[in-house]
Formats: sequence, structure tokens, C-alpha cells
Amino acid sequence: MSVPVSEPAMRQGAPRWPGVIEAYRSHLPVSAQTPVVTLLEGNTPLIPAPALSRKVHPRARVFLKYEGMNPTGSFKDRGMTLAISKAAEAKSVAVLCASTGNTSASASAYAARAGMRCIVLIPSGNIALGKLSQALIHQAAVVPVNGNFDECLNLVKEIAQKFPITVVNSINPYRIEGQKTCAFEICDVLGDAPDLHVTPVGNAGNITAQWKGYREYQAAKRVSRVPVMLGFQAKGAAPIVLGKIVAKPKTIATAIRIGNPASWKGALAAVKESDGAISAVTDKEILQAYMLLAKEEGVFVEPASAASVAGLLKLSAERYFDRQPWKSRDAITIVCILTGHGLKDPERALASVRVPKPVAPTMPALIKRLKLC
Ligand code: AN7
Repeated sequence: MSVPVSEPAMRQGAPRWPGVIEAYRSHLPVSAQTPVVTLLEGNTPLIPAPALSRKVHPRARVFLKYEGMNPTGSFKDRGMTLAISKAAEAKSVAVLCASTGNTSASASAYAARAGMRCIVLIPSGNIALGKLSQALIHQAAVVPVNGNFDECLNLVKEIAQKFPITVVNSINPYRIEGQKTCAFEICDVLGDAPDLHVTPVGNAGNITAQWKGYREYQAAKRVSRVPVMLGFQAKGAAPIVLGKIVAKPKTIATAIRIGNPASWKGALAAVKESDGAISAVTDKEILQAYMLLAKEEGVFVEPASAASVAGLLKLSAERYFDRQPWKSRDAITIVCILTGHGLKDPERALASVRVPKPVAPTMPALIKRLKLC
């Protein structure tokens, strides 16, 4: 005889998060015919950051949008649920992407769920361990290419012209549509748009999507204003800041090691229309912000994600908040997007700390090590 499984949380009627497509269906290009492929992504925490707020400005209220809490550990899942659902609706049997890691992790998970083949091109040697293991465990066809991300993306575009495979990079408009839900969630929690939205920039799809989200919420009268958009690239991979393609991008933040962003124009429009800017932060500044988040806020992110916080700290050091319009504000609400989880790149974490040597299994050895007397 089978025993019925009790589900106390559901019995008590606790509302369940349905994933971003169901949560924001009226804002997304889906219909009753769209098969929803979801891992219940979205609804990520908007964490107040008191230590960071104090460092930034006495009137700053900084929040961390912890996108590393998505099912595959990055914001990419918001766009991937839609891209894969629309690919399924179009009866596509295979999807394809170039990736610095997170797109491939997300695509391979959602493709596995949809029963589709997934092909990923990655820059050999320049993708974090966690991301590589994700793509492989989900059984994607992983092709390491002796080249950088930009070269991988060019190959992807070419393959897609010759073979009936759906590209799920952010040149696929459904990716942008899905990713705009991050802005919706921020507004829903805060009750209005923040003053400032700070985000890392690589291929520039995310800043483009977030700006679209804020604009649509404003048009729908869900918010009274839109934020100033600030994007940060790594200094050695900052084509938008330099105004020209970087042939050989370099940064320890491998996720944003991109020299020719696909959504370059979208990023420029976002910062122009919102009075914001795209700037660069050094690897040193990125790693300092990475450590600060871990040590003082208890939030573990991958290096690329710390670019937003590094940028915010840099602005504050440049006395950005002593200028107008911030000078005359009682409080400044700032949201930093933390795009990916720290566990994506365990090698970087271990390289950033002193890894302890083992001790003998005795009390004296332990007491000595911990300097308890
Ligand atoms: C953690 O996975 O481009 O500016 O191929 O993984 O929208 O590209 C990842 C990008 C920021 C930059 N933070 O976002 C890929 C890829 C993390 C990322 C970005 C990425 P976009």
C-alpha cells in the first residue's frame, strides 16, 4: 500500500513562486501555445547591504540583487527559460551558444529539461570550473575553442546560418525579454524603481534587458520613475568605454572577458537615456569588492559580479554622491546586480585566501593552531 506524501507547506496554502514566465506572463511574448520550460527561476533575494551602504555614503541604501540564487547560479536563467520555451514552441530540436560559462551552464540545463540537444562553444582554458562542470553534467556537446568568446560567437552565428539550430545567446531577442524580469522584481520589492541601478557589463545583453524592464514598468505605470543605469566593464575588456573593439580582452573576471559585445548599442542607449554611464574597473578593484562582499556582507559571488560593487565604491571615492542630483536627496536607493554565484569559480576563491594546512588530530595541535592560549 502506498502512503500519501504530505506536503505541509502546500497544504497551508503558502503561495509558490511559478518562475518568471508565469509571474510576468502579461509582459512577455508568450501565448497559451507556448510550452513553459522552467526551473522556477527568478524571485531572487534583494539583500540590504549595511556595511557597503556605510562605505558608499551616509545617505546611501544599497541592496544586492543576488542573481546567483537562480537555479543554475546566474541571471542567465531568466532569459533561458524564455529562449528555450520559444525554441520548444518552434519545434526546435537543438540549441547552440557561445559562452564565457554561465550561458552554457544555463542553456545546457534548460535544454536537458526540454529534451533538446545543446551545443556550446567555449574559450578553451578561460571558463570557470563550476560552469564547465555544469555544461558537461547536463550532457551538452561542449566544444572548447582555441580562441576567445568573440571568436566563438562569430562561429555560432555562422553555424546558425547553415544549420537549423536555434541560437540562445542574447542575440536571441527572447533572452533579453526574459532578463528584463530582473528589473520588474526589483521594482516590485522596493515599491518603485531605485535611484541607481549598477551592473557588470560583458556582452551587454543584461544592461539592455534591465533598462527595457524599467521602461516597460514605467509605461505600464507600475513605477513613477526609472533609475540611472551604471554599467561596469573590466579594464582589460572595456570596448564600450574605449569606443572600440578589444581584440585580446584580458581580465580575471572570465565571465566578462569580451572584446566586442553583441548588445553594444543597447548598452549605450540605456546609459544615454537614463543619464548613466559605462565605466571600467581594474581587476584589483574587482577582487577587493569580491572579498568585501564575502567578508562583510556574507555574500559569495563570482569575480565578474563584483564589478558592480567595485564600480559603486569607485564612484563614491570620486565623490559622485556629493554632486547633483544626489547632493539634495535625503536617501539614495542603489541596487547592485550580483550576476553569478561564487561557487561558479572555486579556484578563484581559493587563490584569494590562505588555504590552511592540516593539523594532527590532537587537542594540543588544535589549540596551538587556533591560538586559544
Ligand atoms: C556572472 O555566459 O556572456 O553583459 O557567455 O556570466 O549580459 O553579457 C556571461 C556574462 C556578468 C555579463 N556577470 O552580462 C556568457 C556571458 C556574469 C556573467 C555577465 C556575464 P552581459
